Amino acid sequence: MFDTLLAQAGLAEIHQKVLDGERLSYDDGLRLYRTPNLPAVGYLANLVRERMNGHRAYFVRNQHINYTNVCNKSCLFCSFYAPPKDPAGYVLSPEQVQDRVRQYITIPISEIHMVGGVNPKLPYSYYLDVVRAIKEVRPAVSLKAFTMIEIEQIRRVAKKPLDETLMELKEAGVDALPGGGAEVFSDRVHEELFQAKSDSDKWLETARTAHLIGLPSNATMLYGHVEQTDEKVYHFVKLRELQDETNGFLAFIPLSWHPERTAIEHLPGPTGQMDLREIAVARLMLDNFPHIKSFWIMNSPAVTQVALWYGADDMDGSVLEYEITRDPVTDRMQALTRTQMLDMIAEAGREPIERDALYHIIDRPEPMRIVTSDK
Ligand code: V47
Repeated sequence: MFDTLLAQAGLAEIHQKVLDGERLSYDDGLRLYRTPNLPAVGYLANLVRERMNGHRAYFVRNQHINYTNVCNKSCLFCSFYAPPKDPAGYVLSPEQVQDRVRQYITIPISEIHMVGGVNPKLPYSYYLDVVRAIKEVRPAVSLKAFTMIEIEQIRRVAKKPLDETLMELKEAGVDALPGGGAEVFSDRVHEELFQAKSDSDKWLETARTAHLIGLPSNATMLYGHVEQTDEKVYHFVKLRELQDETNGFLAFIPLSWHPERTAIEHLPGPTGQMDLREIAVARLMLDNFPHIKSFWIMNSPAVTQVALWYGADDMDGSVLEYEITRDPVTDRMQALTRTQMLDMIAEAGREPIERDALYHIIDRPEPMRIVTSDK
C-alpha cells in the first residue's frame, strides 16, 4: 500500500535509497520539497528517524538568557534587536545574569542557552565574566552559549586567533554552541535580509574551528521569508559536508520565521505544512546529524507533537523566558513544565528522554510517572 502511495508521489526511487541507507542527492532534496504529498515525505523521514532514534523523544529542562539586545547587524527578519544608542537597548551585567539564574535555582535545569545581539561596546572580558558567573551559580549545568556570529564578534574584541578565543571560552565554562545565525546559506538572501552579517563561508568556518577544538554545536536554518527551495537544499548539503568532516553537530533546528514586528512583516510567513516539511526534509537530507529538533516555541506545541512522526526526535525544552519572538504587548510567558512536556510526548506515542545540552541522558521517565510533580 505504501509503495503505491510513494510511487504516486514520485518518491519511489528515494524510498529505495532510504531503505538501502543511501545518501540522498541535491536533486532528491528538490523533489522532496516539490511533491505535494507531504505525508509521503513524512513517512520516509519517519523511517530514518526510527532507525536512528527509535521512539525516543528528547526534551530538556532549560533556561534561555539573552544578555543583550543591542545589535549592529540590522537583520530585516529580526524583531528582537535594538540598534546601538537606541534607548530600548539593554545589557545584563554578570551579576544580573546570576540573578536570572538564581530565579529558577529550585528547578533542576540541566541546560542554559545564552545568546545576544552583536553589541560592539562589550569588551572581551565581559563574555568570559558572564560565562564564569553562570557556572559559579550553577556549576553542573551545561552551558550552550554564543552563536557563530557572536563568536566572530568576541574574537574581534579579543584580538586573538579564533581557536584561541574558543579555547578560552571553553575553559571559562562554555560547553557547546547553539545553532543560530546561519539563516539561509545563500548570497542572494544574505544581500537582501542580513547583509551586515558575515556570510555562510564564515559561519561554516567558525563552526569547523569550534568542532576541531572540541566544542560541539547545533545548526539552524531560518525559513519562510524570501528563501527559495534550491537555497534550502544547498544549505543542507553544506551542513552535511561539514558534518562529514568534523562530526561536531549535535542537532539541526529548522527555525520557522515569525514576521510580527519585523521590517518585513508584510510577508505571510510559514505555514504548518511548511513547518512539517522542513523537519522531514532535514531528517532525510542530514543523514549524519544525530538529532532533528522541532523548536516548539517557533513551531507551536501542536505542530511539534506531529513533527515527532515527521523526523523530529527532540522538542527542545522548558525554555524559561524566550525573548527573541516574545510579544512585548501581551508579554505572554513562553514556558512548558516538565509534566506538560511529558504529556505532549506521551500523547504523541513517543518515549520521553530528558537530556542535557550535550545529549547526556538525565532521566528516562516511566510512562507511569507522567502526571506527577510539576517543575
Ligand atoms: O539566529 C531571529 C532566529 C535565531 C526571528 O541551538 C528568528 O538549540 C523566527 O538559533 N522568527 C536564534 N526566528 C534562535 C536559535 C535557536 C533557538 C532554539 C534552539 C537553538 C539551539 C537555537 O532565531 C537567530 C535567527 O535565525 N530569528 N528573528 C524571527 N522573527
